[in-house]
Formats: sequence, structure tokens, C-alpha cells
Amino acid sequence: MKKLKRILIANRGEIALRAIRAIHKLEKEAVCIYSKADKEAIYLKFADGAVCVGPAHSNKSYLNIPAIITAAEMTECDAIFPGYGFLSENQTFVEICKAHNIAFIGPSLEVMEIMADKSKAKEIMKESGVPVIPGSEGAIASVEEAKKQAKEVGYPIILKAASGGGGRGMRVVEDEEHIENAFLAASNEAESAFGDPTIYMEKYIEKPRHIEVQILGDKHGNVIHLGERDCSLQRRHQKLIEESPANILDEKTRKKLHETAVKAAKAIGYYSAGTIEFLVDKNLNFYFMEMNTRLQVEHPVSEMVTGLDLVEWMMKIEEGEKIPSQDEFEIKGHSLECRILAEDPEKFIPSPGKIQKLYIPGGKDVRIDTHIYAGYTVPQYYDSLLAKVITYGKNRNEAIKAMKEALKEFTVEGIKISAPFHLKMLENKDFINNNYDTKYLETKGLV
Ligand code: MV4
Repeated sequence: MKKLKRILIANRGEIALRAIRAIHKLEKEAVCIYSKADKEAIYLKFADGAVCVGPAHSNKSYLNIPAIITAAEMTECDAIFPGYGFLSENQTFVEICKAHNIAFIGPSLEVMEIMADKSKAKEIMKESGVPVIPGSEGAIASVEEAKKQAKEVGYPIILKAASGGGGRGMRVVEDEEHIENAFLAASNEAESAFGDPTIYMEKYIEKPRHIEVQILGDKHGNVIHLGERDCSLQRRHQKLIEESPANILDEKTRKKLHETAVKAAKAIGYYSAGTIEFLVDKNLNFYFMEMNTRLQVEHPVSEMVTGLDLVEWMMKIEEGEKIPSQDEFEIKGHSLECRILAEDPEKFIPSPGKIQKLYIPGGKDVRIDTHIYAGYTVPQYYDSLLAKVITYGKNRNEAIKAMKEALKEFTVEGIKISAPFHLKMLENKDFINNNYDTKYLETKGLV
């Protein structure tokens, strides 16, 4: 496998800048793509090249495969880094990169295929000895079958789209009376959202925690974990605060969770960075939910507690380098991430526009990943992530304290940001006591 010289970043915003930094650290060149709406992005000046790939709408720019491949070829890039979102889990894109002799910095097409079908992924995990949530064996063909299976599984059940993610095509069903409508609605929703009406069924886990394990695999069959993240504080499937480690776990469960994640990744021959998501019930039983075959927004908290640079490793893994062994690094301390959005903190509606005044916090235990600057206009076309504030401490309390200080300092004038909401959560007794679940914000009427 050959060394990469120039890498095209097929993304925008904070993750594009994050990638430029990793690429330069490895003494390679970075080429950015950008849409017309992003032509004022400051990170384009930090890159070694920048190519406009189309108008604002992402279908015509950041998702425009022919334009992106052309940009890579014109600038003689030997690899593409996809970041998260956009084309990061697009199998067609991976195939086209391959056909053009451009390396895709991510996992193999084969594992992406397996994990894209949630129902199939579950079957493979079950066969590999990974605990899965009890439910239907594969897809459910009809309302009659749904009724029959639900009787066996026991209500409440949850219907999920095989091609789903992010909660679309999902229905919780309390009793037989409601299953017909729920099944048809879920199937319709799945068809229109993903072009695939396939539905499968699971026992519904009440008030779960969402805990995921960061893994890293290389092309020599080695897999390591970088500990777990607790991402339970969400609003409509959007994560708001993430942290590592998950303090609700005891040492024994944590060890078992890590071993299970490594076993799962090894079973499919996974390489690159990936995340195995688990649902954890009240009794700390954990179950495989799905695997994300990409870098995630919240990867910095895992970097903070391990000292490893995930983006750097994704590139080195692509080049064929061996990853460090599990005992070559320690997992220590505690890290928290708040996603600062261009959003009204009370009404949760987007707040694009021009940043008139800006102060970005700092300090020894504070890391800020952001692409914004004073005078920057936040475009309305993309997701509203402005900055990730990541803090570190010896323990959870210290990380929370550092976060409160950082958020109080964070000053943005001209548009609204979500920081006041985050600050409120950091003062919330249930959050402080780690006593919440994935439905907390909705249940408590906090959103
Ligand atoms: C579940 C569940 C309860 N029981 N599955 C939501 C997103 C999708 N990836 C899976 N999800 C869930 N699956 C069973 N069997 C509850 C959720 C869920 C959830 C999970 C993680 C984080 C936030 C969530 C919010 C609502 C529902």
C-alpha cells in the first residue's frame, strides 16, 4: 500500500478544518471542495487547494459525485476523506472512487453493505455472539406476521426500518390493537425515506441509555477500542451532549462492553474508525443496536481520553499502517462535548446569519473545533453545527466545571446559539447525577 500525498476533503465546516489539520500533521496536502454558499469559509485558505463543486444545495455540491470525482482528478488527489454525513456512508460513492483509482478513507465496501441493512447486521452480530435485542428473525412480510411475531416477542414492541437510522420509519406499539396501523405507517415512511419498505421488530426497551464504543481496525486484522461514549442526551435523535466514559457502567460491564465491540468488529473484518452503538437497559444489560461505518461528530471526546488522533489514524490505516495495541495507550480522565448550534436555545429553530462579534474560549482543558470567525455568515443550507466545545478533566465533575466556564465565555453576537441550553443542562440535577435516558428532554418538557 502506498503513501498518500494529496487528499480531497469531501465535506465542509468544522470537520473540513479538522481534516486539514490532520492532513498537514501527516505532511500531506489537503484539497477542499466547497459550494457557492461556502465560498467565504476561512478554512479554504488553510488548505492547499479548493475546488467549487456546485451551488448551495448539497444535492448539487457536497453530494454531487461526478463533480467531486472531477475535483479529485483535476487536483491529482490520491484519496478522498468523507468526514461524517454527506457521502460518508454512500456505497455508490465508494465504488466510484475505487473505479477511479482514488482511495476512500474509510472502511471497506463490504462492511458498509452489511451495516447498511440493520436487520442483516443484527443477524450477523447475533451469529458472532454479540447480544442483540430479542425480536423478529429478519424482515416482517405482512400485518399478519407482525401480529404473530409481536405475540411471541411480547408488547411493547418497536418496528424499525431495515434501511433506517435516525428514528425514521420507527414505531413503538403498545398492544395488538395498534399494530396494523403502525406497521403500515412505518413501512410507508421507510419506503419514502429510504426507498426500502422493509421492517423488522424488536422488544421495546424502556428508558434506555445510548452508549457506543469507538473502535479502530487496521488492514492486518487488528482491532482496538477507544472506550465508550454516553450519548443519551438527545433531542429528536440529535445528540446535544456526549461524554466519555459512561459513568453509569460498572467496571465489569464496561470491560464486557469493550470486548463485545472488538469482537463484533473483528467478526466482520472491520478496518478504519467505526462505532458500535448499544442500547443499555436499567439493569445495565447492553444490546447491539447498529454500527456506524464512519467517523462521528463526537469523536473528539474519545481522542481526549485516549490521546489518539482518530482522523490521523484513519489516514494511516488506509496507507496500511498497523494500529497501536490496546496496552500501548491508556484510557483516562473524563471528556465532555457540547454541540453548539446556530439555533434559538429556547425555541430550537435555526438562526443563520452574520456573526457580528465573536469570542472563542480556550484554556488547558478546553478544545474548540470550529470553522467560524467574526464576520462569517452562517449559511442556511446546511446543518446548524457551529462549534464543538470539548473539555477534559480528571473526572466528570471537573470536565463539567470546565465546560460551564467555557460556555459562559463563548460569545457570539448577530445570531443565536444553543449554549444557554447547554448551560442549563449542566446545572440540571438529573444531568449532574447522571440520572436520565434518551427520552429525558421530551419527557421533562425541556424541549
Ligand atoms: C430502540 C429503542 C428502544 N427499544 N430499540 C432510535 C434510533 C434508532 N437508531 C434506534 N432507536 C431506538 N431503538 C428498542 N428495541 C429506543 C430508541 C430510541 C433512541 C435510541 C438511542 C438514542 C435516542 C433514542 C431516542 C428515541 C428512541
